[in-house]
Amino acid sequence: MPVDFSGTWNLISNDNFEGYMVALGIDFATRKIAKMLKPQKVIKQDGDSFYIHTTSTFRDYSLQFKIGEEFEEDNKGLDNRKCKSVVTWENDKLVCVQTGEKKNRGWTHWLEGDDLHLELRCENQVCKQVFKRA
Ligand code: VL7
Repeated sequence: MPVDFSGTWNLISNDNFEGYMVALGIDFATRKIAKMLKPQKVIKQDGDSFYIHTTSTFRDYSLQFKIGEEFEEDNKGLDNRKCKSVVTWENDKLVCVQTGEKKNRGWTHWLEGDDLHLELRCENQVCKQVFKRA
């Protein structure tokens, strides 16, 4: 039985989001707003199908995928770059590789105690986010 990430999660820490956004080429004004946000994630997991909705007072982003099936990701409202993404299980971690213009782009989700962890990677930058159940 795989881990179940389903639930509503609130951001409690956000380490090096600035570095990650700079690596993505997000402009200064947008970064200033974005780093003040406390996004919420709603995750629905049904077998190998996932729905992840990240919401904030500024922008929302939603993603749907099946484990192991490559999909086109548009990153609309984020950096707007298209990439080919695929999410796989690595033990109990959910690992996404986002292939496109930016090297080493992707993210990893895992559970630690009652917390949801997310590592966001782009080029040489790593952002670490932690969420608690709402
Ligand atoms: C999504 C933000 C910075 C632009 C706005 C910030 C709005 C709320 O992709 C992500 O999560 C995965 C894993 O859970 C599922 O899609 C992270 C936030 C990345 C990148 C770009 C700043 C403007 C934040 C949507």
